[in-house]
Amino acid sequence: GSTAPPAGPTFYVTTAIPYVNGDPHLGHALELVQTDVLARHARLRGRPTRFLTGTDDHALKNVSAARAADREVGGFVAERVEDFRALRPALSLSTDDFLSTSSDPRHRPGVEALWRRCAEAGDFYRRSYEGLYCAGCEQFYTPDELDASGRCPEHVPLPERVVEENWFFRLSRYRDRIREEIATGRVRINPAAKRNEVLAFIDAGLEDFSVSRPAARSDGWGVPVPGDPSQVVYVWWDALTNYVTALGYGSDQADPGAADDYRTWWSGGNERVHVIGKGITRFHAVYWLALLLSAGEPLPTTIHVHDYVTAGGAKLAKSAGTAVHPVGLVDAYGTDALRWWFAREVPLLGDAEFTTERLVARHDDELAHGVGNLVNRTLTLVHRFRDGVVPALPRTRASAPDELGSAVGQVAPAVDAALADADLRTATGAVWRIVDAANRYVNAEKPWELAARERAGGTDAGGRLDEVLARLVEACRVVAAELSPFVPDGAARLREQLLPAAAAGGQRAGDDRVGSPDPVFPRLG
Ligand code: MET
Repeated sequence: GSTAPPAGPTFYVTTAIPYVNGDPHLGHALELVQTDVLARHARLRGRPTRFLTGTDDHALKNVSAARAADREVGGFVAERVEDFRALRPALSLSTDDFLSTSSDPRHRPGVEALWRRCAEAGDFYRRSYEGLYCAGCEQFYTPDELDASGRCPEHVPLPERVVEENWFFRLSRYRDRIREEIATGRVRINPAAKRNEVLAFIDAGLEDFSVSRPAARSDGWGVPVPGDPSQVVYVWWDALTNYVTALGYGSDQADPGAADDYRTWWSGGNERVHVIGKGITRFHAVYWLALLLSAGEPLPTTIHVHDYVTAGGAKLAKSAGTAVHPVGLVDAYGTDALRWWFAREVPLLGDAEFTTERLVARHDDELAHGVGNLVNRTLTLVHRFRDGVVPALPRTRASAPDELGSAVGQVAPAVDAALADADLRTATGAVWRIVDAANRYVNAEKPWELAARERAGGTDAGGRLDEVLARLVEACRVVAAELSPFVPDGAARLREQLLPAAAAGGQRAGDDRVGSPDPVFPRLG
């Protein structure tokens, strides 16, 4: 038998897993959409891709929320997990996998296996500890990390003084290796400003940190520490491991086939990419690397860090009650409009203020007007002058590419480069250049005048019209393909109009027809 050639480096991409104590908000949606764009783009380029998301169920704040609702925690959490799972259809996500840390059978054996590996490395010790614990962050803070009023950078409620005996992890052991991995870029933290913040944090010194909690504090909710059931594994330790437990890490004994995914996606020269918000950089760029180093496992290759979406100037998780539930916005404005706002208005660095006015304006100016008009004009011209049949594109072009030619020719490498940095704005800007250039091209070439000259028997006018129409259709098809990671629903409808035979699953050579124009992005405003 023949062996299939290696399919090239695989691309594994994950979001952070949200706590389920609150409702999904626009910040979660931003991260899911950004990650979905990276996954869809990698698939478009033919790379084997796997996209994971899920929920962080074992947090103490989930326990507190259940207590406040007078509910049993397991049932409460299971119900809340469904609100996050529901984001997949609402946002048109192409997730391959969803892992809930409390209910997914893959998770606990993996947490336990990693714990044992770190224990074997001699990296745990018991110690009593007194510190200021922020329930919102699920972490201890030192006094100098808090502001003048004693608050953490993320939450309004004051951290609580906690005295307890815990298992500690020897983070200090890994400081130099973590620094080296990040400074050399073997673990790439993007953007560079975030990498520099991490390096500064490492240089200030890394202290061992506590990785378990007394089980009594959570009514036993959590993964018991292997060999010490009086403690549960610290929720951050538990949560970070989701990236590998979802690949079957540690499931070998129960299910020998399960670890194959782990070897496929978390190994060697393959890409292992995390997308996270700025507030949890340290957990990913320091603690997660240390855990993996201790266990002797490969590290992630890239960590993309995004800033926050704000509404009324406040971080969304803090602005309780603002009408920014992603499903509500999708119901009102559609998935494409919301995804397009994320792609176009959220900068790589700096918070983005969400308003429905900006969402509508972006959608209407760029999708309804820019892309919609271009495709509509192009299809109308092909129907009017060529009965819907696309003329063949001339094979050779002697002269240097014009504006449209270079916009089309450069789009794929430009999008690839921008998305390597998770820069959705620059990537969509490259697609936008085609739309702009093509609209100018129609205005300059005036196909309706070429058609009139053709009818009047003018030499060359017919050939010229063929070329103009062929190039416009090609430009529209490239736009539809390159937009598909960003606005997959609209891009699929564009494809049905621009390539109806291929969209229906088969195209015969020499028969290149387009469908009828029909507004793909109806105006919202
Ligand atoms: N639950 C955490 C948060 O929402 C993220 C965990 S990612 C492993 O901040």
